[in-house]
Amino acid sequence: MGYRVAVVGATGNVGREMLNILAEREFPCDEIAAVASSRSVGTEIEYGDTGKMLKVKNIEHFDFAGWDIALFAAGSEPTKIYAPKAAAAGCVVIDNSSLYRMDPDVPLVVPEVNPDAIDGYTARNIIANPNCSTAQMVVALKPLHDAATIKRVVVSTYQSTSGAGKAGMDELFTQSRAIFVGDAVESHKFTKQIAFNVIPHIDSFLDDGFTKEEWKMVVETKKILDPKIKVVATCVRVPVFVGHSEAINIEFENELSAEAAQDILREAPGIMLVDKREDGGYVTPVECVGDGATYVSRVREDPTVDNGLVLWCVSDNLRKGAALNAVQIAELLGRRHLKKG
Ligand code: 11C
Repeated sequence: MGYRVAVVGATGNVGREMLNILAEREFPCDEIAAVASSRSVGTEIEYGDTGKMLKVKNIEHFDFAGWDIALFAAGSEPTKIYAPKAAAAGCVVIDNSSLYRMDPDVPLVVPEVNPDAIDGYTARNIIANPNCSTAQMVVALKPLHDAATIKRVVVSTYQSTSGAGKAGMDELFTQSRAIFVGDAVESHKFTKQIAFNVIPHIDSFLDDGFTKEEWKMVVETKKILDPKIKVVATCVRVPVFVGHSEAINIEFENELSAEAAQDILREAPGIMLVDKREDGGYVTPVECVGDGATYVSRVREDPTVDNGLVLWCVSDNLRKGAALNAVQIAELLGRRHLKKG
C-alpha cells in the first residue's frame, strides 16, 4: 500500500523534476496527480520515464481530501491560497516556496542536516523546503560544524538561470543567440543582460542593501543548522542553465585542517568530494546536472584568519536545491510519521 501524492505546480521546472524524482526513486505512490493553474489544464506530463502520462488537473477545483502528501512548487501567491486548504484537508504540504520557511510553526528541513525538525510538522501540517542556495550550503557545512563548530560563513554564489524558472533559461538562450547573429539583446526576466555577463542581484532589494536571496541564506542557515552561526552572502546570477556554485569561507571555533575536512566530507551524507588539486580536479555546474549530490572541491586552509577554511560547492539547484530535497522530506515523513502497509 502506498501514498496518494499531488505535485502542485507540476508544469514548472521544479514540478517536473519532482515527478522525475518520485519516479526515479520509486516513491511508493498508489496515485499521483499533476496539478497546476488553469492555464495548463489539458496538457499532459510524463511521470518520470515510466511512460505513464498524467493529465494536468486544475488547482482551482482540486480536492485535497484523501491525498496524503502534496509537493508544492507553485510560487508564493498560489501557495498562500492552496497550501492552507490542502493542510486543512489533512494532506501534508511540502512547500518549495519561501512563504512558510521562517514560520516558527513550520519545520524547515534538509534531511541530511536536521531530520528531527520534521517532527514539528503537525502544528500546521506544512513542511518547508529551503532556498536552493541554502540547501547545498548547509549540506556541506553540517559535518564541518559537527567537527569544529562554525562561527562565521562568508559565501559568494554563482547561481544559474534556472533558479529564475524557465523564463530565465529562455532569456539566456535567446540573448546568446541574438549576440551570435547580431540581433538586438533584450532583457525581460533579468534586470541586465545575462548572456556573457554576471548580475550581482537575485530577488528584491531590502533596506540594508542586501537582497532577499542573500537574507534567505542567512536566516535559513540559522534555522536549519545553528542560530549562532553568522552568515554574510553575495548572490550573483551567472550565464549557466542549471547548477548553482558557491565559494564558501568558513571560520571555526576549533582547528580543522584541510586534510581532516576532506576526510570528513568524503564520508558525509549527500556529499561527493572531488578535490584533486590539479587541472580539472574539481566539479563545475554542467557536471552536476541531473545528479542529487552536493559536490565539494578546492578545500583549503585560509591563512588570513585563525581556524579558517575555503571551499567550492556545486549542486543541481532543481534537484538537491528543490525537488530532490522535497522528495527526501516526503520519504522521511513516510518513515517517521505516515507509515503505510
Ligand atoms: C534563484 N534561489 O536562484 C532562487 C530560486 O526562495 O525558493 C529559488 C527561490 C526560493 O533565483
